[in-house]
Amino acid sequence: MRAAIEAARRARGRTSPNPWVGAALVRDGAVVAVGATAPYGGPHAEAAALANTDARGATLYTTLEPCVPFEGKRTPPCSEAIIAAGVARVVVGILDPHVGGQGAARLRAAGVEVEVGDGASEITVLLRPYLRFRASRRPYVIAKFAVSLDGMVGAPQAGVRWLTGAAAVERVHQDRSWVDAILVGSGTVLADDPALTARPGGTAADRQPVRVVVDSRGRCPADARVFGADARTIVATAAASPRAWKESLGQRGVTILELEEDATGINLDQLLAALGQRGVVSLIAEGGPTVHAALLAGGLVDEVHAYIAPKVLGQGIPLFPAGTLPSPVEFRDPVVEPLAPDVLVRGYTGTWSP
Ligand code: AOF
Ligand code: ZN
Repeated sequence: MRAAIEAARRARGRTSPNPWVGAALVRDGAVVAVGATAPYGGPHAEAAALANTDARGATLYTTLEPCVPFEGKRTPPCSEAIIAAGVARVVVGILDPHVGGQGAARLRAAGVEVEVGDGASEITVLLRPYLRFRASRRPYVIAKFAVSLDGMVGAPQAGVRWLTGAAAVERVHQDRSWVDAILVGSGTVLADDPALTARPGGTAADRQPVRVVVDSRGRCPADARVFGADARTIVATAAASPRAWKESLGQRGVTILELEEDATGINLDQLLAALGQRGVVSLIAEGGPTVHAALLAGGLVDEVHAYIAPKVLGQGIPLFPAGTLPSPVEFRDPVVEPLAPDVLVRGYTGTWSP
């Protein structure tokens, strides 16, 4: 199962809207083949592990329950492939909510021994975004921000625009390189003109997450870097924003989504539903304060990544000015990662749990 989990981890970010699954075929106590889910429309993990290998009498470890036929399916069902290959035993990590135990039942009915639950807690953490997406058709949302010890996101007047060091920046690029989307508000584009691409190790990743800019009034200039050709971009705006602005973004290849407005700007719940429909399973919201407050207040955040820099600014832009959050948010299962000189505190909000 360890080999299967590692294979699944390597496929993370490349399979949406499908889950990232790993499988390992074991004979006489040795791993003889490993497979992982291919990008959407391609073979599943089990099929990849079984290809070109004699699997008769062997044990197949798979992180997720093997699939069964359903309408609109793109690949042959794995449960049938496992039966046809003569696999004697299947060890499943967790059940697939989309399959609902039918895969395990189909295998058992064909005389295959099935065990469920090996590595379940680790696999549940790894597949959390997929499980969230399956349960709600919404992306799993990670709210990421960097703050000083006095809770400021920056102090432009004092020349402090950037808080964290190289290790924290690299950690962010690692996360960007597996999520399906990065979300920011127009304030962040205006203040920082970020490219919002995934550059782990300093080089652009071959697969880039889609960039999503929330700009209800059409404030971002059409020549902003986020609208460049390095990755796809979606702008969420109101029907009333200037037509000429929308046209000039359209000419740069930007997709425009016209959504309803609410008290804080674009209705983010509606935006997440629209992104879920486009197969966005996971998303990092990178700010700024307006977006974070609206997402948290709306109960739309699943996980928080707080990067804390060892600095006191004594002035500047507060992350959450008094009154922006209706109630306190406490992290569940918090984990502290030292990223010297900074610290990452991450945890779940408890809005949803698998
Ligand atoms: C598996 N192994 O590696 C994955 C599974 O349209 P299809 O044929 O690609 O099927 C998609 C569904 O298969 C998807 O919704 C999910 O329930 C399951 N994903 N199943 O046995 C895999 N990725
Ligand atoms: Zn399958």
